[in-house]
Amino acid sequence: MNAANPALARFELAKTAARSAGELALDYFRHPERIRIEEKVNAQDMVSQADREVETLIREAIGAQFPDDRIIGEEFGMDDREAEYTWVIDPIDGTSPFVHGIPAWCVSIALIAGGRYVAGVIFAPCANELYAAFEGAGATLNDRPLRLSESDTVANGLVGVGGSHRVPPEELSRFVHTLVQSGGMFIRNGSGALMLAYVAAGRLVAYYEPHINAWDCLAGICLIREAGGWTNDFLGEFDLATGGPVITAGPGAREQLLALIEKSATVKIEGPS
Ligand code: LIP
Repeated sequence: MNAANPALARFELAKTAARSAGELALDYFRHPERIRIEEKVNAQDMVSQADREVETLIREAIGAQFPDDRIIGEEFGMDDREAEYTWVIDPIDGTSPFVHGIPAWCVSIALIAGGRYVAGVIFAPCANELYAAFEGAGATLNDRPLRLSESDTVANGLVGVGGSHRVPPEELSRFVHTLVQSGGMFIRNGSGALMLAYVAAGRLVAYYEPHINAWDCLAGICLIREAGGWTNDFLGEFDLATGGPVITAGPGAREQLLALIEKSATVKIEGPS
């Protein structure tokens, strides 16, 4: 373990834990008959024993090496201890695509400390893609450096949009309407974390979700910032337990994305008369 740099040691663990967790989740994904699905808030908000077992695996890996760290996970909540480092875990982000057999899901692990995004790791097992970022050291995809370009804009790229029962449908519709009316185009795959990783990799020019949870977005925010993109300061603006909007973009799309979000708040959508 890198005793000289405790944050770096945690970053290394995040990568190995994400891979181990991803292999367990992938085994369930390949054997859907083993998955027992339960509803959370409604039939669109699901959880399975796969989510819980994967989060347990990650928590045990962290506890074995860093027993005094604080952990927040989607399935088992947050402990209230005081600690220098906090881990924020989504064991299977994209649970809906996961249970429907769609390979748009990932393991998301973030490390935060004192309002800083120290590390972000997102592993997409179906594509065998490991996105990793460490504060001040850049971001990588399967160890290849990621660097975003000014030339990717809303006009020539895709904007990821997240939506859920937590957001009024008209708010989502107004943004999508405004985006498409401006000449842009949207995509939603059901995994906010994976789409945030795609922004860091330059596959999406931006990602916006009017309400997202901390465990869905903090790893992706770290990745995007380290890849040269822009994000709102989710940690500075929202409580870890309640969440809020996530707004992220590459350097060529930031201004237009912010303008579209502002415009969409006032747009009136006229249906066919
Ligand atoms: C999902 C998020 C996504 C959001 C979905 C859901 P989960 O997380 O990644 O951005 O739109 O409603 O919350 O529940 O699959 O871990």
